Amino acid sequence: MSTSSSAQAAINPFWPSAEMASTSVEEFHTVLSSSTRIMALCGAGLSAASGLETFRGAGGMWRNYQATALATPEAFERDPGLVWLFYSMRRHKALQAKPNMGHYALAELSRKMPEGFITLTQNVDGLSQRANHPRPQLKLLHDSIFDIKCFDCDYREMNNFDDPYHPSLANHTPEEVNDRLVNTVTARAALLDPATPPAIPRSELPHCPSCKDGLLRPGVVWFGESLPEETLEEADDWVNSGPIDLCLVIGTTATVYPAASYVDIARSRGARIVVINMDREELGSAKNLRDGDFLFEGDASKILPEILKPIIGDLDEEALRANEGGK
Ligand code: BJW
Ligand code: ZN
Repeated sequence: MSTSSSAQAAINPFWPSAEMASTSVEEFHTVLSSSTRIMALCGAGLSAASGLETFRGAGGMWRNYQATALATPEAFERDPGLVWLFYSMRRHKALQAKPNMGHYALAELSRKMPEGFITLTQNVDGLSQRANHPRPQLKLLHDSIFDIKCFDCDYREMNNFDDPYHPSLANHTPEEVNDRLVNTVTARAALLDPATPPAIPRSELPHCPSCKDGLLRPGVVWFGESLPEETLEEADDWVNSGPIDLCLVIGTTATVYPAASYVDIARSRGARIVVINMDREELGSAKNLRDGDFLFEGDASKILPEILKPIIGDLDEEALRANEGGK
């Protein structure tokens, strides 16, 4: 057992390269103090401590196949009511949830570094916004679950927090919804079986006020759809406007593209990669950690306030919560 981790990696390509990264908060503080351009890529794990489920990985109730089964335009075309129930449940949970200290820490870092810090988030739950994250420094790669758009035309409505969004989604208990979405072979087969009756008749679902015929849908980015062009441009402008010192990869498996590619892009601009995750096994594009990188294993809501302390100071949780941003 005396073989070093570097030697292990050399002789065994499957040895987690995470072993090469530093786990020292003290060392990180030294690097942080000389960093002037920092980016963060966030995923569902950032909101886990707020009680929201992740998509994959430990503790996630929505497994990979469920993402591909429900977060696609094809699933919506097949059974729009089922997909709406899934998003209706998630809208409800997100509205009930509170931002955690990880969201607040990133928001405070943004205020301390108005030019030098940008957050690219894959999350659609609105919790960073409610933590008063300065909006110009927060890029919503997968848009928002509180936006609504038409499946057929360009109609779009921003920041609709109605819960339920539409009367047709009201008479379903969370248990009924979970029964339909449960992660079982039977549920999957039912979803794919054309004989399965639709969860809610199409005529009862919300229709577009503009084109009248199209169905309204959650304004998030599904698999196979393009990410919001302007958001990508803004993110790319920041990334391309200078070298990057640090790339914080927070609570994401970094497996969904193009979001995951920002880790490689940051690396190519000189960044050290800093992973903050409960689990070191599934790190996607952030898996090839090297000397000089950092790995902080654990809950992002606890780790972020700690590792960012030299810049953000001690956060006053009570005051921050008292000033929670509107929905
Ligand atoms: C904790 C924690 C705690 C837990 N503290 N940590 C290049 C290569 C291969 C494929 C492609 C490619 N380019 C494009 C593709 C196709 C596709 C794709 O990436 N597929 C992959 C599966 C391979 N990408 C797309 O289709 C994208 N569109 C696109 O590229 O358009 C152009 C194009 C079109 C067609 C063809 C080609 C190009 C769109 C992707 C949209 C993804 N949408 C979703 C749903 C959004 C709406 C919704 O919320 O429902 O986005 S899927 C889902 O995955 C969601 C998430 O944002 C995203 C990422 O998940 P995330 O956040 O990483 O969550 P998890 O669960 O995976 O991870 C949680 C992590 O937290 C875990 O690591 C835990 O350990 C950790 N954790 N508790 C810290 N307390
Ligand atoms: Zn329409």
